[in-house]
Amino acid sequence: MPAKHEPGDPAAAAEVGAPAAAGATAAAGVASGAAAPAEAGPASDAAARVDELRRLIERYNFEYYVLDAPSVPDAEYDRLFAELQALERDHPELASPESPTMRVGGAVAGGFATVRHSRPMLSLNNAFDDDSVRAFDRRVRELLDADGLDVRELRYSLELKYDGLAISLRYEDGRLVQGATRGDGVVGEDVTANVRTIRAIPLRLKGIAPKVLEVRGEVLMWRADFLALNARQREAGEREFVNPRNAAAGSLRQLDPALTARRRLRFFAYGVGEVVGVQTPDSHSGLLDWLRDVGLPVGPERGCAEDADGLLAFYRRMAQRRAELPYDIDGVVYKVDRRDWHDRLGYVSRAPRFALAHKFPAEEAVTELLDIEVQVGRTGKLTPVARLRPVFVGGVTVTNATLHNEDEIARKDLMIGDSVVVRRAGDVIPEVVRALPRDPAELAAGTGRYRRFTMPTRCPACGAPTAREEGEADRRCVAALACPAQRRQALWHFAQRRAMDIDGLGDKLIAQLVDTGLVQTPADLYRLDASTLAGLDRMGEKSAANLVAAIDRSRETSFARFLFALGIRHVGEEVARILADAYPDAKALENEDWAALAERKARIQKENARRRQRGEPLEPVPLEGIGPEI
Ligand code: 5U1
Repeated sequence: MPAKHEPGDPAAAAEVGAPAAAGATAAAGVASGAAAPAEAGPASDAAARVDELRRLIERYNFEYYVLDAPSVPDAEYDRLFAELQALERDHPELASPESPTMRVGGAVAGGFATVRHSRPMLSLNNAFDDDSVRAFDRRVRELLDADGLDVRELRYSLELKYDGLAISLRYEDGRLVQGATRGDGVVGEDVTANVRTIRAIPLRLKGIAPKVLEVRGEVLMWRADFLALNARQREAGEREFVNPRNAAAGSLRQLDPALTARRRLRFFAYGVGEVVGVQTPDSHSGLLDWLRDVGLPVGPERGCAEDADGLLAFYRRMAQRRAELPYDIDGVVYKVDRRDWHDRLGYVSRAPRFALAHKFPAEEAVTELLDIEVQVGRTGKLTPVARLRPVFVGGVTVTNATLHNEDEIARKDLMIGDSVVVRRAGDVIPEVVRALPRDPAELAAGTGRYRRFTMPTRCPACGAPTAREEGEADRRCVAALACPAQRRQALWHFAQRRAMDIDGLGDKLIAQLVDTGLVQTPADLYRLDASTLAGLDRMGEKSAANLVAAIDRSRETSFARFLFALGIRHVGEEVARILADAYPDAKALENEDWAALAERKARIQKENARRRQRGEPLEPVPLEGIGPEI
């Protein structure tokens, strides 16, 4: 599938202050000549336009997520979305919980409720080799034959096994009323508010409104979105996710749906649970087509086969294509295509005999944990990094892997000198999975082959004390900008293109400026002159003058960039933008009464949760997207 930009985020759009959104709408409307301003015309015009906009946005979501064929540019989608928001704000009587603007609702108080699935969510039997696949095909034929069925009609429907999180969506009278995690297959968690934020999931079925339709499938995060999310987490000094599956699961289980909305989750349907009041197709392949037709995304990589050779050919083809898919898969799934044969074949525990997951071998290898080094990050966070004997895994040579923090090392019971299993998790970040059993003789003899690691109580870069705050997983150097490692990275962060955009201020130069003591804080950059700079290594007069000019140019920047550049913990680009939208300058920000604001925000969020249940329009939440900690 081609990489594309996703149309603007509803949560992000909702974060824009009300007057700005209305302004953007009017301006865009004039520019394209298409949109009537929100305030113009009688109420019936507004109602018609709201209806039209909702249909258009739903159609564009369907084209984008289900057909994978967007017909309008992202900017047009965003313009229509903003216009709909403005109209709904000006005409509260037109509010509807099914509006695409109402995907983000109030936070879930006190955790998720449990949901009993009306039909159990099944699991799949796994196969790891060709013989097991041939045995599966043989067993299916024998059982069908014993049941007096004509095995010559046997066909298999073939799909990918998505590496995400299984969920069940319940539609009643065509409307999405519940989203639940799989849980133990019988009882899951009610994640409806979060599921509603996933734009790939329709709030209403297309063209049908059966009494009940339960759709089963997988929520996943695409690799590109996972990498972008981790970059944002890193920037904000927050914990990174290990792989796209963990990121998807963590995002779906957020107590604040506004956070889920920003995580760009996807969904692929692969089956149904309870169905009342609608005839579904007889074959599984037909069912998938039908699900797509009623508005649900289904995986585009599908196939069919008549025998074990056909199953294995699909497996091999997909194993080759795996790396080029935009999302992670961990195998393929074979299902008997005729659905009336499913029950005839029966179930063993909670796994059906009509289906089989053929898993790809884990991309794992064994190597030696040579050492654990500690890196000091921009915010002082100490990250233990595994130095590994180079090993080829999943197509690359891995020499180091992050161990995240001391708890992770303890949980995995790792010692330097261990033989460890390394995996390229989600094809993205190398991960140390576990240690192999240690040699008892070496352990008993105390040969020094194995060494325990402890996090340093002094910063490896500056010698200042390190501290781990209550409730935090990370240990940090307390010296802030007095620590040269933090200072170097803070300066790099400050100067980078997305922040103050100081051209020519790279790693090496920053290291010189810090090591010579010329620059201690970003403010010192603005006191540098060309003759001082020209005295540094590899610095001619011309480059020194260019750098001074670049530093000078950076004075003209936006407040959002400046805030982001300061590198305040938890203030990444997004938070900086929200703050800069809400406050004209640093003085206004400093003068805010944060305790009072947090209280007001909590009150409005509670009120909005009530309004959402009643289907009423929501009150704008101040600093939406910024939680109490920030
Ligand atoms: N593609 C796909 N994944 N998956 C997972 N199909 C599929 N079917 C499943 C599961 C657990 O269960 C069916 C038997 C409904």
